[in-house]
Amino acid sequence: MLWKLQHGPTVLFENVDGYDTPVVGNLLNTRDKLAIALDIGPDEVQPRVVHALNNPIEPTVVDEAPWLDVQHPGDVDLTDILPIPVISERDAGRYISAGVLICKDPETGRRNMAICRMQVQGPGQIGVYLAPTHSRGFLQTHRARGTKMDVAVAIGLHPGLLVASQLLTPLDETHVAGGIFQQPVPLARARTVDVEVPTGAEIVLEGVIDPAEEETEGPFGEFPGTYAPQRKNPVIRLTAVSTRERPIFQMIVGGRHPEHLATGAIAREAGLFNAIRSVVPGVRRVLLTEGGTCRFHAVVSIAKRFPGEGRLTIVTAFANQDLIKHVVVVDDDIDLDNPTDVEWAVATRTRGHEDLVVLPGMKSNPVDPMSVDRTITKVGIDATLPVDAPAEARQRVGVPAHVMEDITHRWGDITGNN
Ligand SMILES: Cc1cc2nc3c(=O)[nH]c(=O)nc-3n(C[C@H](O)[C@H](O)[C@H](O)COP(=O)(O)O)c2cc1C
Ligand SMILES: [Mn+2]
Repeated sequence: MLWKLQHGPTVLFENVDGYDTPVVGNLLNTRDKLAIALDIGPDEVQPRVVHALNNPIEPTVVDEAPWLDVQHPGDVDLTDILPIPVISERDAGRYISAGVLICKDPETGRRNMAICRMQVQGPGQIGVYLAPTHSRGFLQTHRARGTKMDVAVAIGLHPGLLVASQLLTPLDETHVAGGIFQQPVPLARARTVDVEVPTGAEIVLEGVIDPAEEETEGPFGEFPGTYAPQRKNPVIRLTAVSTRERPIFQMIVGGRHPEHLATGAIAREAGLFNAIRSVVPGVRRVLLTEGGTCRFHAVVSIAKRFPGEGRLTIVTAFANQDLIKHVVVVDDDIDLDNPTDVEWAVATRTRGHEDLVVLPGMKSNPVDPMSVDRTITKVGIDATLPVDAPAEARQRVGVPAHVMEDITHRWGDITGNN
Protein backbone atom coordinates (compact mmCIF):
# COMPACT_ATOMS: atom_id res chain seq x y z
CA MET A 1 0.00 0.00 0.00
CA LEU A 2 2.85 2.41 0.81
CA TRP A 3 4.39 1.55 -2.57
CA LYS A 4 1.12 2.31 -4.29
CA LEU A 5 0.65 5.61 -2.44
CA GLN A 6 4.13 6.87 -3.44
CA HIS A 7 3.98 10.61 -2.54
CA GLY A 8 0.54 10.20 -0.94
CA PRO A 9 -0.72 10.39 2.63
CA THR A 10 0.96 9.11 5.76
CA VAL A 11 -0.63 5.83 6.86
CA LEU A 12 -1.07 4.39 10.35
CA PHE A 13 -1.76 0.65 10.07
CA GLU A 14 -3.68 -0.16 13.23
CA ASN A 15 -4.70 -3.76 12.47
CA VAL A 16 -1.44 -5.56 11.81
CA ASP A 17 -2.01 -9.32 11.74
CA GLY A 18 -0.63 -10.92 14.88
CA TYR A 19 0.55 -7.70 16.55
CA ASP A 20 -0.90 -5.05 18.88
CA THR A 21 1.72 -2.55 17.77
CA PRO A 22 0.66 -0.33 14.86
CA VAL A 23 2.96 0.49 11.92
CA VAL A 24 3.37 3.96 10.43
CA GLY A 25 4.80 4.71 6.97
CA ASN A 26 5.06 7.59 4.48
CA LEU A 27 5.83 10.01 7.32
CA LEU A 28 8.43 11.85 5.25
CA ASN A 29 7.77 10.86 1.63
CA THR A 30 7.67 14.51 0.50
CA ARG A 31 9.84 17.46 1.52
CA ASP A 32 6.67 19.37 2.46
CA LYS A 33 5.92 16.98 5.31
CA LEU A 34 8.98 18.24 7.17
CA ALA A 35 7.61 21.77 6.72
CA ILE A 36 4.33 20.64 8.29
CA ALA A 37 6.14 18.90 11.17
CA LEU A 38 8.15 22.06 11.87
CA ASP A 39 5.21 24.38 11.27
CA ILE A 40 7.06 26.38 8.59
CA GLY A 41 6.41 27.02 4.90
CA PRO A 42 7.71 24.57 2.25
CA ASP A 43 10.21 27.18 1.00
CA GLU A 44 11.64 27.58 4.49
CA VAL A 45 12.80 23.95 4.80
CA GLN A 46 16.13 24.25 2.95
CA PRO A 47 17.08 27.57 4.63
CA ARG A 48 16.15 26.14 8.06
CA VAL A 49 18.39 23.09 7.66
CA VAL A 50 21.23 25.24 6.26
CA HIS A 51 20.84 27.60 9.23
CA ALA A 52 20.89 24.62 11.63
CA LEU A 53 24.16 23.37 10.13
CA ASN A 54 25.75 26.74 10.92
CA ASN A 55 23.96 27.28 14.25
CA PRO A 56 23.75 23.93 16.06
CA ILE A 57 22.20 23.76 19.55
CA GLU A 58 23.48 21.32 22.19
CA PRO A 59 21.02 18.74 23.50
CA THR A 60 20.02 18.39 27.13
CA VAL A 61 20.30 15.07 28.98
CA VAL A 62 17.34 14.20 31.21
CA ASP A 63 16.52 11.18 33.40
CA GLU A 64 13.07 10.27 32.13
CA ALA A 65 11.79 9.18 28.73
CA PRO A 66 8.55 7.46 27.73
CA TRP A 67 10.56 4.82 25.86
CA LEU A 68 11.91 3.56 29.21
CA ASP A 69 8.41 2.51 30.30
CA VAL A 70 8.36 -1.06 28.96
CA GLN A 71 11.61 -3.00 29.37
CA HIS A 72 12.55 -6.29 27.70
CA PRO A 73 15.81 -8.25 27.89
CA GLY A 74 18.25 -8.03 24.97
CA ASP A 75 17.57 -11.60 23.83
CA VAL A 76 13.83 -11.07 23.40
CA ASP A 77 12.64 -12.28 19.97
CA LEU A 78 11.97 -8.93 18.28
CA THR A 79 9.60 -10.55 15.81
CA ASP A 80 7.38 -11.55 18.76
CA ILE A 81 6.96 -8.00 20.02
CA LEU A 82 7.40 -5.75 16.96
CA PRO A 83 5.72 -5.95 13.53
CA ILE A 84 9.01 -5.81 11.62
CA PRO A 85 8.13 -6.40 7.96
CA VAL A 86 9.75 -8.00 4.93
CA ILE A 87 9.76 -4.92 2.69
CA SER A 88 10.86 -5.69 -0.89
CA GLU A 89 10.42 -8.87 -2.90
CA ARG A 90 13.97 -10.23 -2.65
CA ASP A 91 14.90 -8.89 0.80
CA ALA A 92 16.76 -11.46 2.89
CA GLY A 93 14.30 -11.20 5.76
CA ARG A 94 12.63 -8.80 8.13
CA TYR A 95 14.26 -5.39 8.18
CA ILE A 96 14.15 -2.39 10.52
CA SER A 97 14.25 0.43 7.97
CA ALA A 98 13.67 3.61 9.99
CA GLY A 99 16.04 2.87 12.87
CA VAL A 100 18.59 5.57 13.71
CA LEU A 101 21.90 4.13 14.85
CA ILE A 102 23.46 6.26 17.60
CA CYS A 103 27.08 5.72 18.65
CA LYS A 104 30.16 7.67 19.66
CA ASP A 105 33.65 8.30 18.35
CA PRO A 106 35.88 6.39 20.82
CA GLU A 107 38.59 9.02 20.38
CA THR A 108 36.61 12.22 20.97
CA GLY A 109 33.32 11.01 22.47
CA ARG A 110 31.42 12.79 19.68
CA ARG A 111 27.95 11.36 19.15
CA ASN A 112 26.69 10.33 15.69
CA MET A 113 23.30 9.48 14.21
CA ALA A 114 22.69 7.54 10.97
CA ILE A 115 19.72 5.62 9.58
CA CYS A 116 20.95 2.12 8.71
CA ARG A 117 19.17 -0.92 7.39
CA MET A 118 19.04 -3.64 10.03
CA GLN A 119 18.17 -7.27 9.42
CA VAL A 120 16.70 -9.31 12.23
CA GLN A 121 18.94 -12.38 12.28
CA GLY A 122 17.62 -14.09 15.42
CA PRO A 123 16.84 -13.29 19.05
CA GLY A 124 19.32 -10.67 20.25
CA GLN A 125 21.06 -10.47 16.87
CA ILE A 126 20.76 -7.79 14.17
CA GLY A 127 22.82 -7.45 10.99
CA VAL A 128 23.62 -3.87 10.03
CA TYR A 129 25.08 -2.20 6.94
CA LEU A 130 27.43 0.71 7.67
CA ALA A 131 28.49 2.78 4.66
CA PRO A 132 32.08 4.07 4.87
CA THR A 133 31.17 7.23 6.78
CA HIS A 134 31.14 8.14 10.47
CA SER A 135 29.73 5.10 12.27
CA ARG A 136 31.90 2.77 10.18
CA GLY A 137 34.93 4.94 10.91
CA PHE A 138 34.23 4.76 14.66
CA LEU A 139 34.00 0.96 14.40
CA GLN A 140 37.40 0.88 12.68
CA THR A 141 38.88 2.88 15.56
CA HIS A 142 37.43 0.29 17.95
CA ARG A 143 39.00 -2.48 15.87
CA ALA A 144 42.41 -0.81 16.14
CA ARG A 145 41.97 -0.46 19.89
CA GLY A 146 40.58 -3.96 20.41
CA THR A 147 37.36 -2.63 21.93
CA LYS A 148 33.64 -3.07 21.10
CA MET A 149 31.25 -0.28 20.12
CA ASP A 150 28.18 0.59 22.20
CA VAL A 151 25.18 1.45 20.04
CA ALA A 152 21.52 2.35 20.44
CA VAL A 153 18.89 2.18 17.73
CA ALA A 154 16.03 4.66 18.00
CA ILE A 155 12.85 3.85 16.08
CA GLY A 156 10.00 6.34 15.71
CA LEU A 157 11.81 9.68 15.87
CA HIS A 158 10.55 13.12 14.83
CA PRO A 159 11.17 13.70 11.07
CA GLY A 160 13.52 16.56 11.99
CA LEU A 161 15.79 14.06 13.75
CA LEU A 162 15.61 11.67 10.79
CA VAL A 163 16.68 14.51 8.49
CA ALA A 164 19.50 15.55 10.85
CA SER A 165 20.73 11.94 10.83
CA GLN A 166 21.19 12.25 7.06
CA LEU A 167 23.55 15.23 7.15
CA LEU A 168 27.06 14.70 5.88
CA THR A 169 28.60 16.75 8.64
CA PRO A 170 31.47 16.31 11.09
CA LEU A 171 29.09 17.64 13.79
CA ASP A 172 27.05 15.62 16.27
CA GLU A 173 23.74 15.40 14.40
CA THR A 174 21.72 15.81 17.64
CA HIS A 175 23.18 19.33 17.82
CA VAL A 176 22.09 20.10 14.26
CA ALA A 177 18.66 18.69 15.06
CA GLY A 178 18.51 21.26 17.88
CA GLY A 179 19.22 23.90 15.25
CA ILE A 180 16.41 22.52 13.07
CA PHE A 181 13.94 22.62 16.00
CA GLN A 182 15.50 25.87 17.29
CA GLN A 183 15.56 24.33 20.75
CA PRO A 184 17.69 21.66 22.44
CA VAL A 185 16.78 18.03 21.77
CA PRO A 186 16.17 16.21 25.08
CA LEU A 187 18.11 12.94 25.36
CA ALA A 188 17.94 10.15 27.96
CA ARG A 189 20.68 7.67 28.83
CA ALA A 190 20.31 4.15 27.54
CA ARG A 191 19.92 1.40 30.17
CA THR A 192 22.88 -0.83 29.31
CA VAL A 193 25.22 1.11 26.99
CA ASP A 194 27.00 4.48 27.08
CA VAL A 195 24.76 6.21 24.53
CA GLU A 196 22.05 8.87 24.87
CA VAL A 197 18.82 8.62 22.89
CA PRO A 198 16.17 11.27 22.06
CA THR A 199 13.33 11.05 24.59
CA GLY A 200 10.80 11.17 21.75
CA ALA A 201 11.71 7.68 20.46
CA GLU A 202 8.98 5.04 20.38
CA ILE A 203 11.31 2.05 20.58
CA VAL A 204 14.98 1.78 21.60
CA LEU A 205 17.29 -1.18 21.00
CA GLU A 206 20.61 -1.23 22.84
CA GLY A 207 23.59 -3.35 21.98
CA VAL A 208 27.23 -3.80 21.17
CA ILE A 209 29.09 -4.27 17.86
CA ASP A 210 32.25 -6.36 18.00
CA PRO A 211 34.43 -5.15 15.10
CA ALA A 212 35.76 -8.69 14.72
CA GLU A 213 32.31 -10.20 14.09
CA GLU A 214 30.58 -10.23 10.69
CA GLU A 215 27.59 -12.19 9.42
CA THR A 216 25.90 -12.65 6.06
CA GLU A 217 23.44 -9.78 5.47
CA GLY A 218 21.24 -8.93 2.47
CA PRO A 219 20.11 -8.79 -0.25
CA PHE A 220 18.10 -5.67 0.48
CA GLY A 221 16.20 -3.35 -1.89
CA GLU A 222 18.24 -0.13 -1.86
CA PHE A 223 17.62 3.43 -3.04
CA PRO A 224 19.22 3.09 -6.51
CA GLY A 225 16.23 0.83 -7.24
CA THR A 226 18.44 -2.27 -7.25
CA TYR A 227 19.23 -4.85 -4.58
CA ALA A 228 22.33 -4.48 -2.44
CA PRO A 229 23.98 -7.92 -2.69
CA GLN A 230 24.46 -10.38 0.14
CA ARG A 231 27.69 -9.56 1.98
CA LYS A 232 29.43 -10.04 5.31
CA ASN A 233 28.43 -7.11 7.51
CA PRO A 234 28.63 -6.08 11.18
CA VAL A 235 26.33 -7.53 13.84
CA ILE A 236 24.63 -5.80 16.78
CA ARG A 237 24.35 -8.06 19.85
CA LEU A 238 21.39 -6.66 21.76
CA THR A 239 21.67 -5.96 25.48
CA ALA A 240 18.25 -4.35 26.06
CA VAL A 241 15.01 -3.47 24.30
CA SER A 242 12.70 -0.72 25.59
CA THR A 243 9.48 0.78 24.31
CA ARG A 244 6.75 3.21 25.18
CA GLU A 245 3.59 1.85 26.77
CA ARG A 246 1.91 1.54 23.36
CA PRO A 247 4.63 2.16 20.79
CA ILE A 248 4.23 2.78 17.06
CA PHE A 249 6.66 1.01 14.75
CA GLN A 250 7.91 3.26 11.95
CA MET A 251 9.02 1.83 8.60
CA ILE A 252 10.45 3.41 5.45
CA VAL A 253 9.85 1.50 2.24
CA GLY A 254 13.21 0.79 0.60
CA GLY A 255 14.25 0.99 -3.03
CA ARG A 256 13.23 3.97 -5.11
CA HIS A 257 10.23 4.69 -2.90
CA PRO A 258 9.87 8.47 -2.40
CA GLU A 259 10.20 8.17 1.38
CA HIS A 260 13.68 6.61 1.21
CA LEU A 261 14.62 9.23 -1.39
CA ALA A 262 13.13 12.36 0.24
CA THR A 263 14.40 11.54 3.74
CA GLY A 264 17.95 11.59 2.42
CA ALA A 265 17.41 14.42 -0.06
CA ILE A 266 16.40 17.18 2.34
CA ALA A 267 19.66 16.97 4.30
CA ARG A 268 21.89 16.38 1.30
CA GLU A 269 20.42 19.37 -0.53
CA ALA A 270 20.97 21.64 2.46
CA GLY A 271 24.55 20.42 2.95
CA LEU A 272 25.29 20.89 -0.74
CA PHE A 273 23.77 24.39 -0.74
CA ASN A 274 25.94 25.31 2.24
CA ALA A 275 29.12 24.05 0.56
CA ILE A 276 28.41 25.80 -2.74
CA ARG A 277 27.46 29.05 -1.02
CA SER A 278 30.88 29.25 0.59
CA VAL A 279 32.49 29.57 -2.86
CA VAL A 280 29.64 30.79 -5.09
CA PRO A 281 27.70 33.33 -3.02
CA GLY A 282 25.04 33.70 -5.72
CA VAL A 283 23.77 30.11 -5.35
CA ARG A 284 19.98 30.18 -5.27
CA ARG A 285 18.71 26.62 -4.86
CA VAL A 286 19.83 23.01 -4.95
CA LEU A 287 17.68 20.05 -5.93
CA LEU A 288 18.52 16.33 -5.94
CA THR A 289 16.09 14.95 -8.49
CA GLU A 290 13.98 11.85 -7.96
CA GLY A 291 15.03 10.42 -11.33
CA GLY A 292 18.57 10.58 -9.99
CA THR A 293 17.34 8.76 -6.84
CA CYS A 294 17.83 11.99 -4.85
CA ARG A 295 21.51 11.07 -4.57
CA PHE A 296 23.25 10.85 -7.98
CA HIS A 297 21.88 13.91 -9.79
CA ALA A 298 22.04 17.50 -8.60
CA VAL A 299 20.60 20.55 -10.33
CA VAL A 300 21.74 23.90 -9.01
CA SER A 301 20.61 27.41 -9.87
CA ILE A 302 23.00 30.33 -9.42
CA ALA A 303 23.01 34.05 -9.99
CA LYS A 304 26.33 34.00 -11.80
CA ARG A 305 28.60 36.95 -11.07
CA PHE A 306 31.96 35.85 -12.41
CA PRO A 307 33.11 33.63 -15.30
CA GLY A 308 33.79 30.08 -14.15
CA GLU A 309 31.27 30.02 -11.31
CA GLY A 310 29.23 27.40 -13.17
CA ARG A 311 32.21 25.04 -13.32
CA LEU A 312 33.17 25.88 -9.74
CA THR A 313 29.66 24.88 -8.66
CA ILE A 314 30.07 21.56 -10.49
CA VAL A 315 33.37 20.57 -8.86
CA THR A 316 32.14 21.72 -5.44
CA ALA A 317 29.12 19.43 -5.78
CA PHE A 318 31.36 16.52 -6.80
CA ALA A 319 33.62 17.15 -3.83
CA ASN A 320 30.76 17.56 -1.37
CA GLN A 321 29.11 14.16 -1.83
CA ASP A 322 30.71 10.99 -3.11
CA LEU A 323 27.35 9.84 -4.52
CA ILE A 324 26.82 12.91 -6.73
CA LYS A 325 27.96 11.99 -10.22
CA HIS A 326 25.96 14.20 -12.61
CA VAL A 327 25.41 17.91 -12.03
CA VAL A 328 23.57 20.50 -14.11
CA VAL A 329 24.08 24.17 -13.24
CA VAL A 330 21.58 26.72 -14.53
CA ASP A 331 20.93 30.44 -14.16
CA ASP A 332 18.49 31.71 -11.57
CA ASP A 333 15.72 32.32 -14.12
CA ILE A 334 15.31 28.53 -14.46
CA ASP A 335 12.70 26.71 -12.34
CA LEU A 336 14.43 23.65 -10.86
CA ASP A 337 11.09 22.01 -10.10
CA ASN A 338 10.29 22.01 -13.82
CA PRO A 339 12.48 19.41 -15.58
CA THR A 340 11.45 20.81 -18.99
CA ASP A 341 12.81 24.23 -17.99
CA VAL A 342 16.11 22.64 -16.89
CA GLU A 343 16.34 20.67 -20.14
CA TRP A 344 15.61 23.88 -22.05
CA ALA A 345 18.60 25.52 -20.35
CA VAL A 346 20.79 22.56 -21.33
CA ALA A 347 19.41 22.78 -24.87
CA THR A 348 19.86 26.52 -25.38
CA ARG A 349 22.74 27.52 -23.11
CA THR A 350 25.49 24.93 -23.61
CA ARG A 351 28.28 24.24 -26.07
CA GLY A 352 29.49 20.73 -25.38
CA HIS A 353 33.23 21.26 -25.85
CA GLU A 354 33.20 24.22 -23.44
CA ASP A 355 30.51 23.40 -20.93
CA LEU A 356 31.11 19.75 -20.03
CA VAL A 357 33.25 18.84 -17.02
CA VAL A 358 34.30 15.17 -17.12
CA LEU A 359 36.29 13.75 -14.20
CA PRO A 360 37.09 10.02 -14.39
CA GLY A 361 38.46 8.03 -11.47
CA MET A 362 36.63 9.93 -8.70
CA LYS A 363 35.92 8.16 -5.39
CA SER A 364 32.41 6.76 -5.52
CA ASN A 365 30.12 5.18 -3.00
CA PRO A 366 29.92 1.38 -3.27
CA VAL A 367 26.11 1.52 -3.52
CA ASP A 368 26.44 3.11 -6.97
CA PRO A 369 25.73 0.11 -9.24
CA MET A 370 28.21 1.48 -11.83
CA SER A 371 31.06 1.98 -9.40
CA VAL A 372 34.22 0.02 -10.34
CA ASP A 373 36.97 -0.33 -7.73
CA ARG A 374 35.00 2.27 -5.76
CA THR A 375 35.53 4.89 -8.45
CA ILE A 376 33.23 6.52 -10.96
CA THR A 377 33.35 9.13 -13.74
CA LYS A 378 31.64 12.35 -12.75
CA VAL A 379 30.07 14.59 -15.40
CA GLY A 380 28.86 18.15 -15.04
CA ILE A 381 26.99 20.38 -17.49
CA ASP A 382 27.40 24.11 -17.11
CA ALA A 383 24.15 25.41 -18.64
CA THR A 384 24.66 28.97 -17.44
CA LEU A 385 24.97 31.84 -19.87
CA PRO A 386 28.27 33.72 -20.07
CA VAL A 387 28.36 36.59 -17.57
CA ASP A 388 28.71 39.05 -20.45
CA ALA A 389 25.87 37.53 -22.51
CA PRO A 390 23.74 40.26 -24.07
CA ALA A 391 20.46 41.11 -22.33
CA GLU A 392 18.48 39.59 -25.23
CA ALA A 393 19.97 36.18 -24.37
CA ARG A 394 17.94 36.18 -21.13
CA GLN A 395 14.75 37.55 -22.55
CA ARG A 396 12.08 34.89 -23.02
CA VAL A 397 9.84 35.06 -26.07
CA GLY A 398 6.31 36.02 -25.14
CA VAL A 399 3.65 38.68 -25.47
CA PRO A 400 3.92 41.89 -23.39
CA ALA A 401 2.96 41.34 -19.75
CA HIS A 402 0.00 43.76 -19.88
CA VAL A 403 -1.49 41.85 -22.83
CA MET A 404 -1.23 38.55 -20.90
CA GLU A 405 -2.80 40.15 -17.82
CA ASP A 406 -5.65 41.53 -19.87
CA ILE A 407 -6.31 38.17 -21.54
CA THR A 408 -6.16 36.36 -18.19
CA HIS A 409 -8.60 38.86 -16.73
CA ARG A 410 -11.07 38.36 -19.58
CA TRP A 411 -10.47 34.59 -19.94
CA GLY A 412 -13.89 33.65 -18.63
CA ASP A 413 -15.64 35.89 -21.14
CA ILE A 414 -13.46 34.79 -24.05
CA THR A 415 -13.98 31.06 -23.45
CA GLY A 416 -17.55 31.36 -22.18
CA ASN A 417 -16.56 29.60 -18.92
CA ASN A 418 -17.58 32.05 -16.24
C1 LIG B 1 15.83 5.01 4.59
C2 LIG B 1 17.32 5.12 4.63
C3 LIG B 1 18.11 3.99 4.76
C4 LIG B 1 19.50 4.07 4.84
N1 LIG B 1 20.23 2.95 5.01
C5 LIG B 1 21.56 3.04 5.23
C6 LIG B 1 22.32 1.90 5.54
O1 LIG B 1 21.84 0.78 5.57
N2 LIG B 1 23.65 2.06 5.81
C7 LIG B 1 24.24 3.29 5.77
O2 LIG B 1 25.42 3.40 6.06
N3 LIG B 1 23.55 4.39 5.43
C8 LIG B 1 22.22 4.29 5.19
N4 LIG B 1 21.50 5.40 4.89
C9 LIG B 1 22.21 6.68 4.72
C10 LIG B 1 22.78 7.23 6.00
O3 LIG B 1 21.84 7.22 7.03
C11 LIG B 1 23.31 8.63 5.77
O4 LIG B 1 24.23 8.64 4.72
C12 LIG B 1 23.93 9.24 6.97
O5 LIG B 1 24.21 10.59 6.73
C13 LIG B 1 25.21 8.57 7.37
O6 LIG B 1 25.62 9.17 8.59
P1 LIG B 1 27.12 9.30 9.04
O7 LIG B 1 27.87 9.92 7.90
O8 LIG B 1 26.99 10.21 10.21
O9 LIG B 1 27.62 7.94 9.39
C14 LIG B 1 20.11 5.34 4.77
C15 LIG B 1 19.32 6.47 4.62
C16 LIG B 1 17.94 6.37 4.55
C17 LIG B 1 17.13 7.62 4.40
MN1 LIG C 1 27.71 11.83 11.04
